[in-house]
Amino acid sequence: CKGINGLDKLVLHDPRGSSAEVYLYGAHVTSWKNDHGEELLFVSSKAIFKPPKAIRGGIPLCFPQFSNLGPLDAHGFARNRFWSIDSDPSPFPTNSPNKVSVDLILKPTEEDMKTWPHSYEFRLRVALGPGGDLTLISRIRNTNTDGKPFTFTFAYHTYFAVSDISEVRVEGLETLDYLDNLQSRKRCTEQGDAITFESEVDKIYLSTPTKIAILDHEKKRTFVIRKDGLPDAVVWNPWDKKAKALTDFGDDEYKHMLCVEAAAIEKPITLKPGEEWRGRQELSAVPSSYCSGQ
Ligand code: TA6
Repeated sequence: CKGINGLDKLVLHDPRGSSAEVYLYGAHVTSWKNDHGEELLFVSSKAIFKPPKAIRGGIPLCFPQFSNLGPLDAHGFARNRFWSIDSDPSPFPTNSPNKVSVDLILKPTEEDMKTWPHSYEFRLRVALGPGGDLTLISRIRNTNTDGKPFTFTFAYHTYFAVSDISEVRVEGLETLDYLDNLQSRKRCTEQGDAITFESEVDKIYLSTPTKIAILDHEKKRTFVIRKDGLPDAVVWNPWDKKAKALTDFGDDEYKHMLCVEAAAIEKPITLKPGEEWRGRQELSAVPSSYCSGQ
């Protein structure tokens, strides 16, 4: 159906009440609701649903370049291209037959090849499970016919909705090394405690566990991120000053969002022609009491 500004979007509904929305523009997940109809992702009230600007919030896909770590525009171009519905998603693995899902595909146009001179097929599956969990599986295949490999970095730049950033903590990244974007990507080591927020944070945690949790004390909700093929994790909150500098982001909205992004950044992925990479992110939102002690 039609979304904001007439852009095409697909809506997934699970019979128990959870739902997800995906725009073809960017293959961008803009909504994920639990079976009580509560929105779990943050999308800015100032988000501009107009190409070429990427949508501020939800789950932008960063490909083939995370941030400005290369010659392309920040976060690459997958997030501001028009994707198609994949009519032949067949050998896609699915670990639960009960999931409702949609498959999208991105292939480069001739114009795109001028920006990044490689041929690829990027398939994305967005699946909603019976418990309301949201799984994104990306498959990227090198379809170059000139024998050339290509290299990329990647992130699911997920914006979680939180009640109050000062009341949130992240577990699973303690004691890890990270690159601090606020200190020219200096390599540092996280101290022992769970991560809490009292100022701008922009860190790339390296070689993280496959499970990370975001505990929202006020909402009594825990987001659990499970990932595969994505060794790194970015944690970002722009805080007040950076928020004001972003034209498509409300001045106070930083209080109600946190990006935790399953990513492959430190060791870029290289694919030879015919080779395929797979990166999976599974999100669930559970009452906090379920998770205590885990
Ligand atoms: O993932 C963190 C980050 O790379 C930050 O450095 C910050 O700039 C943010 O993403 C937003 O990027 P965007 O291009 O969407 O404004």
